[in-house]
Amino acid sequence: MERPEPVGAAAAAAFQPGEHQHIRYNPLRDDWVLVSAHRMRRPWQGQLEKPPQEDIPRCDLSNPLCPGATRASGEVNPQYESTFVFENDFPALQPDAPEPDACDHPLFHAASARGVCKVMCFHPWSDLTLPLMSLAEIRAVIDKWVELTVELGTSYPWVQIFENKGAMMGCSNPHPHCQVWASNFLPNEARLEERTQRQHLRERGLPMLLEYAQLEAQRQERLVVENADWLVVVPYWAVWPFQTLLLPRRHVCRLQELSDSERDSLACIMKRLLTKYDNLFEVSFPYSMGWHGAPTGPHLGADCGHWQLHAHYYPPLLRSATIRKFMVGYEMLAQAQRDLTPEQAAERLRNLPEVHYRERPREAA
Ligand code: H2U
Ligand code: ZN
Repeated sequence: MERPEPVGAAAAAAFQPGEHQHIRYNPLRDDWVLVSAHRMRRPWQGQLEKPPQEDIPRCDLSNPLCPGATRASGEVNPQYESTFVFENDFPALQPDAPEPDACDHPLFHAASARGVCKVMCFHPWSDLTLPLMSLAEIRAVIDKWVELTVELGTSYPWVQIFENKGAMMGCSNPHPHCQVWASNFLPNEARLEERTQRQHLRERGLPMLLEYAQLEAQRQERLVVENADWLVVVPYWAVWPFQTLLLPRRHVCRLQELSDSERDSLACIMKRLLTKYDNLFEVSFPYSMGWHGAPTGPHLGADCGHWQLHAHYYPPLLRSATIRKFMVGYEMLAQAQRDLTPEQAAERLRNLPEVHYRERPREAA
């Protein structure tokens, strides 16, 4: 890690992270984030988003993810009662793409991209989201994630499970679902985390995110929720205002290593986290989330001691249901910047109730 040189005179006042701007290192991505908490006080006259839609019909045959609906391919979905997986009708990766021509110059370098893209519905009802589902229903989602990781991971080196929740994150259908893209190459984020975690284990003798989880469990200030097997923190280096990292307490390389009881406790912690997210602005909280674990396919036999399974949650909202954070300007040209500190974000999430605002008993009039 190259430490940027401080420029200018040292500040006279004692440093307070909630008051004084500073940069923080992200060891997983080997980059830095600028934290400028005092900027939360600035007025907002920019774009306001449409609040997330709340009145979604439970079953609408014009929604291609519903049981009995006809998809773009002309296929009719079965009357599924739990999870339902189908091949994406508009896949970004296909198994049989031809090899690009050999590169004739390093500045014009292409390589083969093959894979499969699947869509997985979490539940037959369009008006549900994970935090409103029962623990048994969330557990069924986790079991299907494991199954798909095993199935696609037998041949593909990377199986990316991700959920885009809410129109703000590009989710195209109001129905609880995620996508699974398996590829014959390691995508950029995977390559980066492969390198940084390998280096951390070599230098410190412990998997990076195992050491990190142990430290965060002791320090507490960035904890959002925890149970016997899992913890959720707003990472020290978070970029998005309410970004979180879901980590197992023990060393786990891949989803399929989770025991029966760890899958149950995962369902439980996901429900608690996502309920808090929805309660923050009392809307169905948008985010993109995804799982990262040790590479699969040809890597299955290799040592994965440096890898620690984890899920990232990246929500776009900043101050309210209608004010989002934009990653533009300085972020695109220089580096990511955040306003409230990760500690402030964690405290707000930690203090929110764990009963969903839509399931709260109404107060007597
Ligand atoms: P998103 O909401 O994250 O966009 O996921 C929905 C996916 O469902 C999207 O990738 C696919 C889209 O290609 N889809 C089908 O495969 N068939 C359809 O009939 C509609 C949507
Ligand atoms: Zn990751």
